[in-house]
Amino acid sequence: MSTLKETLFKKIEAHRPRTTRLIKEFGDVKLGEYTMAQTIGGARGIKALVTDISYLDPDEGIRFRGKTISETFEALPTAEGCAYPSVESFWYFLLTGDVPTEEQVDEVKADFASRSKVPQYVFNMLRALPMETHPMTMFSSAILALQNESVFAKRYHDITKMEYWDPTYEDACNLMAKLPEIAAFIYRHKFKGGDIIPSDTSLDMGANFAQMMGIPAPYDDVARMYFIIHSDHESGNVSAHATHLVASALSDAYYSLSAGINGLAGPLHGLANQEVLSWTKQFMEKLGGKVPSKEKLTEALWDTLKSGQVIPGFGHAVLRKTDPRYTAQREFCLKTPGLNEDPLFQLTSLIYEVAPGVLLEHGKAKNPWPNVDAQSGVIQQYYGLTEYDFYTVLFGVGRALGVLANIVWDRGLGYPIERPKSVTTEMLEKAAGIV
Ligand code: CMX
Repeated sequence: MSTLKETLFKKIEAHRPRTTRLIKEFGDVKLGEYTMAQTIGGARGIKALVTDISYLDPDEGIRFRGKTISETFEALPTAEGCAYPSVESFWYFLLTGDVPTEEQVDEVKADFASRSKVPQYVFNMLRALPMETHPMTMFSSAILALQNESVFAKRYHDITKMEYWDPTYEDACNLMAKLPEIAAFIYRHKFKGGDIIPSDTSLDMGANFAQMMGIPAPYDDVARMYFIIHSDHESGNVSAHATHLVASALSDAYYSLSAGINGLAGPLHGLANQEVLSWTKQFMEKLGGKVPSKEKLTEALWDTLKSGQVIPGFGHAVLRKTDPRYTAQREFCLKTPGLNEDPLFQLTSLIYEVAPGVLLEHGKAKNPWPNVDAQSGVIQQYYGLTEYDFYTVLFGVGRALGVLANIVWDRGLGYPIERPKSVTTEMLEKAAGIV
């Protein structure tokens, strides 16, 4: 180890007990409105963000524009032969809070079609990356490469603050129109030998995405459902907050969304959907593909915890009940013949029965219930999307809807640059009265 690294390591080791003590013994000490535990502990529960696009209730789960997931699905127009509303209708609803008419949905579809052409340099850049590059790195890089197209960046010097929302809206729509094709390109390029299926903009976003992925119906409905439920989860989660934070510096939508996608790529956030699948599949492989007994599963869950890992797909920073996004996907599985008998679905259902009890006994997680990521891979896997390191890209396309709608409103309302205050450990020790 170099001298620098060794010295740093010693200092980190010496510092850790100070932080641990402050949380354990002085967590309730107030620093103004909030406690020491909140200040050190990831700003948990601090009310510092405003959004009217969605609200997350700890017990009830997410509401988009005041509507629960099932109310949203019921309220929005659904095209003939589809089980779920179009993503375009949801985009209209997220941005405005109004349920669109069919004509208004058709207008969004036509608008997206006119904005959908992805410049060739984006595909060239993706092809130039090493093939083993993670799909999320490819996705984020493609978004960042597109920054060249930003209408906001071009118009910034010629407009006033109250006009910023307009080019931000243009950037947001241009991005939303292109993201499905970029995502499908990454999938076909990385996993299907570069056999790219062209976009068909006569289809709605869900159907076009399914055909570009090369997955037949009902995957179009899976895509619609998946993009909608993953769209927004109020503003404090990592991807939404990162997008909002970067946009608050008046970085355009491309810089901001790329930052949000980088946050989504963390295993404690969106990447958990990949982790769940790799965890469950490895576990099933060990058992020769069979669904394990409750005893074996309990043992495997404890092994994961004892090795210092989290159980992916369980727990949440805000929710204190089963995530309704988990339930929406579980209901889809239950009502889909074949899928409801799939061994991976059965194992996921068994984990749902067993893991909360294990986590409660473990005694650390404040929420022992499953989140959105615990169920999503099962559906993807069933429809042939077995490459689980692609799953977070799907989450990313959906998440873009929410975070882009939010930054359009941020600019519309002229929210300022975000700049919370930090303190030193010594200041906290002084507040605790121990130095
Ligand atoms: N397995 C094991 N331990 C867990 C746990 C889990 N699923 N969930 C929480 N814990 C632990 C935390 O690591 C923490 O331990 P330490 O005190 O040693 O640091 C303790 O329980 C308290 O955590 P918490 O207050 O309940 O949860 P946080 O708000 O800190 O974290 C989350 C929330 C989601 C990061 C956490 O529950 C977790 O790591 N879950 C597994 C990963 C996952 O599924 N992430 C996806 C979330 C949804 C999404 O964003 O996509």
